[in-house]
Amino acid sequence: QIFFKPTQNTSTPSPTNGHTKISVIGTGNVGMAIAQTILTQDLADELALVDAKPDKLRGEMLDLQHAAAFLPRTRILASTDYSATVGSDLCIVTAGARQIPGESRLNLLQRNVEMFQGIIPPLSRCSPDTILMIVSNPVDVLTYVAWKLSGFPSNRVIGSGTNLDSSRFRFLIADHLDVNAQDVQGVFKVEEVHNKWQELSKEAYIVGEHGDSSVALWSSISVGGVPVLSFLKKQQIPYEKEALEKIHKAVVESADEVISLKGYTSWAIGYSAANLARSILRDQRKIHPVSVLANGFYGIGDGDVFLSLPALLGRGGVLGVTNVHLTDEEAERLRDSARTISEVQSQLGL
Ligand code: 6V0
Repeated sequence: QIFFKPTQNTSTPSPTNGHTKISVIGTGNVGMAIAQTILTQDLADELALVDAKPDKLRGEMLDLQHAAAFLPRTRILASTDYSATVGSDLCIVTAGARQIPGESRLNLLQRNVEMFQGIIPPLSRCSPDTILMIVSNPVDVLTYVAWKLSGFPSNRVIGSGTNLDSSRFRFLIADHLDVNAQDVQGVFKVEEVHNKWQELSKEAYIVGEHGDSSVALWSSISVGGVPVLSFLKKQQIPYEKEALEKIHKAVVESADEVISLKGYTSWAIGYSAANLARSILRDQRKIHPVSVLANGFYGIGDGDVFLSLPALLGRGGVLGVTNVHLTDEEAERLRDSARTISEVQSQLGL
């Protein structure tokens, strides 16, 4: 079995009629990195920006508009009012309190839940068919919060999740093995799905929470088609469990390192979110590790919880979740990650 069915289905958003609108809520470092990547990659005909600070918002809008001569044609509008977002195909939420160096993502939660109560209801009223992509941290719990507050079916609510962690992971494994990051891939490649051959996995996955309890799927990773663990043995690269754990730990700590050096992270999450936007809006049916409603998958129980699993993304949002082979240890770690998130959620009273 290649795919599990989506857990809850499904209202497919109406076709875009060739006109694509993306809204970005929160025009801080992350929101603007996403906005500029969307513009340079020509992903939208219309880009709406919303923030609580009118001057900063107008400044950002003008600054982007002044680049019109150098960019593909996109109408850019900005407002503190959600009416600017009407008719969006995709809404990306980055508004949030900024993570302080050393602060756990889960500590940010309470501040951000209150913020979401003012953002998600008007946003979903203005674009009842939109797909919501949550980026604000802690991203898994806030994706759950957005799902609850929007009343949308779960296939239309996605968290950027571990798409970024997985890219960091690939980079660090490649560095360790001294190979190109593009050669660090998933083990399985091409499968037949719904009578079509399609590439199923070229990612090395981190799944679970975007945070401390994330799970590195070592058993699913290959280098040039050779599973990574035997590659290490073959190349006589000393491989110990601790060395692998160290790489995973470096992934978990990489955001903190960037924040301690430059104050925030922006470019990598900008590319990661635009990469997801492309798969969704262009109906690419690509697999990305993103935060989805996960109960029922891989033995995850404990109520409704969002965490990252390899999900097939297209115009309808989450089209399916891949049945990656997990070792018993990886599956147990994933369920632990779900329990960690569930415990936090249970304190929210939503
Ligand atoms: P920032 O630069 O402080 O920007 C936040 C923006 O949100 C500011 O412009 C605020 O004015 C705005 N804002 C605050 N309240 C509201 C509101 N009620 N309505 C609209 N706008 C509002 O933060 P930064 O951009 O660095 O980070 C934003 C969020 O992204 C934080 O929660 C980060 O933790 C999170 N990140 C998530 C990542 C991921 O991988 N999921 C990666 C990086 C950062």
